[in-house]
This record gives sequence, C-alpha cells and structure tokens, in this order.
Amino acid sequence: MKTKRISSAMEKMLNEQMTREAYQAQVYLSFGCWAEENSFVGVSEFLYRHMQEEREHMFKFVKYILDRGGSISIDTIKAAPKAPKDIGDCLEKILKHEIDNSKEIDKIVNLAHKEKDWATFSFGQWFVKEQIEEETLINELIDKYTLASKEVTDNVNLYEMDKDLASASQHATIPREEKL
Ligand code: OFO
Repeated sequence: MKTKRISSAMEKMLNEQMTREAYQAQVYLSFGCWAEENSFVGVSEFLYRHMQEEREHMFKFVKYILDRGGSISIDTIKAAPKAPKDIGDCLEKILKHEIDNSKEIDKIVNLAHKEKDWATFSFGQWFVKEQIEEETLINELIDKYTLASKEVTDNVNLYEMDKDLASASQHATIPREEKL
C-alpha cells in the first residue's frame, strides 16, 4: 500500500478522466465501425488506431493514480454517439469530442496548479501537449476533406482521401487477426 500523494478531489477528477478516455475510445470505435460498414476502410483504420491511443491514455491515468497511492474506481462508460451522416460530419464530431476532452484535461491541470501538486501538473502537461497534437491532426483532416469533397464527380478525391487517412500519423497498432 503506497502513501497517498494526491488529494481526494484530484483522485476523483483523475478517475473521472480515466473513464472519459475509455469513452473517447468508444467514440472512435463506433465511428470506425460506421466507416468500415460504409466501405471507407482507410478511414476506419485511422479511427481504430486512434481508439487504441485513447485506451493507452486511459491506462496512463490508471497507472498514474496507482503510482500516487490513489484508488481506482471503474465506472460506467457512456454510450457511444449516434452514427455520423458522412465523413465530414464524422470529423467535425470527433473534433468536438477532442476539444471537450482538452477542456477536461485543463481542469486537471488547473486543480493541480491550485493545490501545488506539481507531480500531477507535470503528468497533465503530457496530455495538454497530446491534445494540441490531436486537435491539429483532426483540423488538418477536416481541411483535406473539404478539399477532397470539392470535386466528387467520380469520387476519385474521396478514394484518395480514404487512402490518406489509412497512413495518417498514429502511434498505436490495431489488434487484428493475421491475414493469410
Ligand atoms: Fe483524444 O486524447 Fe485522450 O486524452
């Protein structure tokens, strides 16, 4: 049993964020399934990879809470949102989720600053930086989508965009069955 080095308020907030990261993963999973069902294999690949990143984020919170002597409370994960209308809607919805998530991370950093909890403040900085990267990535994809959807006479642009997303920068790998 470790000495508890975070306040109860911080422990609660970190646990809530841990569950929120699991929810973020569900959002990417549901949109990834929607994309695959609609034959956008590259888009779904991108979304599945991001789902894995969100699960890694969730686990970073688990580890940090435990490392600081806190307790983990595994809570209900909200249901994933309804399927998007199209890829543009999908990207806009993801951007909103990421911005909302960034605001929640900011709350952790604000509380850490108020409590002079510099360990959590430092831990939170990783997520502040990560959220900047994620918002930038999604904004770039929205720009690409806007360009790609300008001429859709033969869907060539959408096809190219789908391939583009398949190779868009992501750290995580997706567990899949081996292809023969
Ligand atoms: Fe989308 O990022 Fe987690 O925190």
